[in-house]
Amino acid sequence: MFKHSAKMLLIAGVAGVLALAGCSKGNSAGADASVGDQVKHQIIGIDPGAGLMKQTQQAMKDYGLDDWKLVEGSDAAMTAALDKAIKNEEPIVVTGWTPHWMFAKYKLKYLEDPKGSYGKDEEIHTVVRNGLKDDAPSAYAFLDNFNWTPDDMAVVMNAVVDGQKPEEAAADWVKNNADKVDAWVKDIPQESGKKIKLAYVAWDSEIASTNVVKQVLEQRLGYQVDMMQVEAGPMWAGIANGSVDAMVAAWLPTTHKDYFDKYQGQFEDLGPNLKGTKLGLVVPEYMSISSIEDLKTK
Ligand code: PBE
Repeated sequence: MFKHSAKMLLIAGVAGVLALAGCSKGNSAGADASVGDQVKHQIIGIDPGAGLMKQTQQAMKDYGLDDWKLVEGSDAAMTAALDKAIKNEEPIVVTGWTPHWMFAKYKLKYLEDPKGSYGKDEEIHTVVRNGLKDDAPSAYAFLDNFNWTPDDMAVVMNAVVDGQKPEEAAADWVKNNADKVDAWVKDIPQESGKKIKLAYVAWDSEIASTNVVKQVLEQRLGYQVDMMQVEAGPMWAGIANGSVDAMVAAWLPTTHKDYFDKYQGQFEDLGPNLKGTKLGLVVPEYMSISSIEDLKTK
């Protein structure tokens, strides 16, 4: 009976692909090809240091996707590939996460992950170097208070993808959310030009959060902020060796577990600054598959 309904689904899926193929260009693999053949057995990934890449390699093992390839790139390269595929109504499988503007801009869905390769809900944490509390107590106090919601972050991310400079989008958010910002800096003394270094990776979510933190440190607390764009490994290493003061880009407990464990004791975890994240494999809604398992079987 399960087999029967699976077959019906398959037929419905093939019919869907056939219907799509009628109006789409360049589906060279053919409408009756497997999902794997249609996307050349490629999952479009991001920067190799991202925890998401490691989790995807794990998922490929868990689901037996032996003949699939995880393509390295960046957040920007992945979203460019996604944009192109969607414009041509072609199939594509990408590594994705929430919060990300791509879910507002395109009709997308996460593939179900019944084996739990991508872990459960986690949080984005603020992590600072040891000693920051003594060296820059006002920045430390604000960083400890900093927390916002996926909706807050979306405002900044969406403005940036619509063409605003990250720094300006963050400044606008700070101006328009004075209540929240006031609460973060309440009773914290101002500095005058004290220097502080923030590290971040060029993930759209972290470009948004790091720019907001920079704006608050500069406008409200009198700091002079140096924002350093690096890969995930050097970001954690920089905090651990003290060459970087802080970051708001630690995805825990799962995604950055390796970094967290490697540098245990060499940093201070100030806890979550955003809750409600998700990671996984993402496809356009018009694709008929619904689970990572379908990548092997359909
Ligand atoms: N991400 C976005 C990161 C954390 C933030 C999910 C791409 C990662 O995989 O490490």
